[in-house]
Amino acid sequence: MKILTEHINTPGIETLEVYRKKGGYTAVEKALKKMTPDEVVEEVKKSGVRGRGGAGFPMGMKWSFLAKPEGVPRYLVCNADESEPGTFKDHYLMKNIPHLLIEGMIISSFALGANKSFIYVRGELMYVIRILEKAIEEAKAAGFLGKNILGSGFDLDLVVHPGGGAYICGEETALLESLEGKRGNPRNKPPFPAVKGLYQCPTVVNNVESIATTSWIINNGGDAYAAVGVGRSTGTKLISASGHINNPGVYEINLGITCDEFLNSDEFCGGVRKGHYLKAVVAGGSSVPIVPGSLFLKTANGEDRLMSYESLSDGGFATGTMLGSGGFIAFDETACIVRNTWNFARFYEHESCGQCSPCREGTGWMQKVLNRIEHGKGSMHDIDLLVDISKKIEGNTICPLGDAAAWPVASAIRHFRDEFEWHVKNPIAATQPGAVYMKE
Ligand code: L3W
Ligand code: SF4
Repeated sequence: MKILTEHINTPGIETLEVYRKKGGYTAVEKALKKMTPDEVVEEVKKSGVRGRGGAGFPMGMKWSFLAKPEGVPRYLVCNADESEPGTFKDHYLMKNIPHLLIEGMIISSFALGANKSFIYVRGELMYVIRILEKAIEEAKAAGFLGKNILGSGFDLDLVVHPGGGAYICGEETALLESLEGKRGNPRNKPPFPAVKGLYQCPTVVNNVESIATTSWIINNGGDAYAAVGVGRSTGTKLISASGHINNPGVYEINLGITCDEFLNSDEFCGGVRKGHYLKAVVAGGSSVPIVPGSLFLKTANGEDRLMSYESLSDGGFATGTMLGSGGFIAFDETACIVRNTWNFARFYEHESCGQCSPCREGTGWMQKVLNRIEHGKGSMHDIDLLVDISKKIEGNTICPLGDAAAWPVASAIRHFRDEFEWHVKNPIAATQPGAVYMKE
């Protein structure tokens, strides 16, 4: 099924004219003229669509948590701060088919009773911000935004806001702080944004891909969406695929296809590059555990693993991986796991906001220890020290960045301990240019 990308390669689809020729904005007309906000919420609930930013929280449930105190404004904020290493699917949607997001914003704002909504776009993507602003102007001129949209009595002002230039601004509460003009420091939860969000008012924060699904759901019905996919992983998912594969790119998959099909079929990744084999996989962006290729393809029981929230995380975070934001990175045998783990650790040290000690101190500490191991100065004790630090970070921080920094380190050691030990025991060999541990 191509729910989001069916028309993405149509020339001119970024314009209102071509987007409408392909059926664009019919879902807005249906929702605003023929449905009540509660009916829209009901369809999204029926669809079972889960948040596509990484956590997979059911979108309809999040919408139904929105507090509705009398006389207090509500907001919808689209999280378009996509910065997760390995993840570039929201960027792909926004730059190619901006009206799909804008149409989804109108439908979702109507459902939630929000009259002012925001798209918070990663600040480095200025050209995407311009594409969105142009599309918003077109939608406004055609009467899809502004006052009394299509005579329905519903008003919507849609604002595009450039992000603050930090990974942490993609964490929903840091994003809200940043949108308020402050430093992007995450807030403690609860209260969740659904109760106290932007300017302390009830707010829904949804990812670009999640919001973009709503047009199709309204046109075709929540049941039709739920019929695609597997179990509680309904619908389709965009996967950004990179690394040592033949066809890197963004793919829309039906949730529930096998990991083998995703990796090896020509429709998607086209297999690992010729003459090499799959060593390891990060299935959902740098924040999720890294696992050996064999564990990505088959479960511990020898069954085919599926591209779904449940199948990818079986066995818990330390052994399984996660679908996360769909940032799939493949590593063949030429990749050094120690160097890659150090690289991710440098990223998290740099991006930690520094509010909580386990994350502020732990990310820097792990980076330093990994640096020593990678550069031939580590000891066996260092390997256990890394596991110990990661355990002390996990679950002890204000926001998920702490876990995101801990999991890749813990999983790399759990699955590739022999490679860490080889670096310690063979400091001269391990530090030669291009040296990689090869299992005998
Ligand atoms: C109301 C309740 N709302 C939960 C809401 C909550 C949030 C959503 C999920 O982290 C993950 C992280 C990254 N009443 C609620 C409630 N909610 N209980 O549901 O919440 P949560 O805490 O499970 O996750 P999160 O804080 O949204 C996101 C992982 O995603 N990740 C990150 C990717 C980053 C990008 C990017 O750069 N754009 O995608 C990748 O795997 O590690 O675990 O809205 O408010 N009782
Ligand atoms: Fe900041 Fe890290 Fe604490 Fe998140 S976990 S609030 S990034 S210090």
